[in-house]
Amino acid sequence: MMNNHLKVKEVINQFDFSGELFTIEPFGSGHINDTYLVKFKIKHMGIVPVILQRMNTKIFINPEQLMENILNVTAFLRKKIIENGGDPERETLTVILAKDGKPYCKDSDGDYWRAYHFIVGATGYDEVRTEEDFYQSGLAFGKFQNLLSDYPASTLHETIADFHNTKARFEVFKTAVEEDKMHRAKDVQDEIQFILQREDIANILTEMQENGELPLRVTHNDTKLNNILIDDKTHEGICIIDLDTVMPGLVVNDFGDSIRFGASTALEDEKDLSKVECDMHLFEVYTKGFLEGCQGKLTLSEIKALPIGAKVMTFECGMRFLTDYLQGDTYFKIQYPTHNLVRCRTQLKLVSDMEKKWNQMNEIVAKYTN
Ligand code: ADP
Ligand code: GN1
Ligand code: MG
Repeated sequence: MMNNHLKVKEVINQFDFSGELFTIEPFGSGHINDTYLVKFKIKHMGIVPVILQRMNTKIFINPEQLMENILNVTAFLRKKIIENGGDPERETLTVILAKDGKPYCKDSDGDYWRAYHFIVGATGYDEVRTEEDFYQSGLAFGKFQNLLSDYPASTLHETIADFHNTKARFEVFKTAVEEDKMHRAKDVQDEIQFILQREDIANILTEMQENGELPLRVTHNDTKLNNILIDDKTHEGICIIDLDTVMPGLVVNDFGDSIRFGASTALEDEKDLSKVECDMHLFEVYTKGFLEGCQGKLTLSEIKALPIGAKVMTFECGMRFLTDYLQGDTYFKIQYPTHNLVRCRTQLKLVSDMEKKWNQMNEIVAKYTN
């Protein structure tokens, strides 16, 4: 940790923070980047908080293109937020440029860092506290979709190739099982077989996209609950963050990723699987909020495919956690050796629960098709 603090101190000199460094603390529970809340004491202004992130360049191999996406997307959103009478300082991310004018800087190890205004008075949650929060997050992710519906998609860089190509991820999974680098496959046969028996889930959305049933749109692609900040006072979902994966994608995936995380009755890494279920009331609450936020922009095929999005995203996420476990935990950050396996199990439990509740999920969505 000390070493990390030294790095943060090295990096902040590359930004124009004219104040006295007050505190540095690791922040949030993201699985990808290293995030710090850094506070400065600035004369007449008091304590000014800033988010500083070491970007994960093993995963985002072109950080310069990624930051170009974020500058462009946030500039586009800022304009729309102002037009709609909102507050762009709180409703989207604001990148702080480095002294040399670039939206990132490099440290002496060659790692890339970026800084954002810290959004005060709002919180990203790892679990749904109240159904109202979940409704508000659905509304906000729907609005986000809506705001970006006329964004020029062809100008976006693909920051991770095949990010939600579940079919391609299934192949990667099979290879990880065959290679079995860490000799872990023998102990996780139930999970492996569960996934292998469901190749149809891995293929379905790719097929629906290819045959024109589902259009590509500009989507967020990582819509879990802790990637939206909820206002501490009004409880509105005020700011969508973690814009690293904004790329052309399927809207049903954005819906589905929120469901797998937020409609679960337990944390993503709950060890007691008897606590893990997909809550149908929360599923409905989110569906309502999301569709209201999208304001009629979705096609009937997209709306009807929302339950498929939920099942596919949950399946994909479980498969990704298990792939990482088999490959030696090189992708997602872990806190203990079996963390990815534990995460995989909650996702697979949710998939089997969704299979049981499949008719109910479709009936709920059908209520919102007209
Ligand atoms: P990761 O890709 O690792 O998930 P995120 O960009 O989501 O990284 O950031 C991690 C966490 O840091 C978020 O879940 C959120 O709690 C917090 N965070 C990130 N950016 C901001 C910001 N501008 N203001 C307040 N909190 C933020
Ligand atoms: C990662 O970055 P974070 O923690 O918000 C991952 C998502 C997974 C999620 C699982 C770039 O999200 O795709 O669904 O973990 N992000 C990336 O919790 O791979
Ligand atoms: Mg995140």
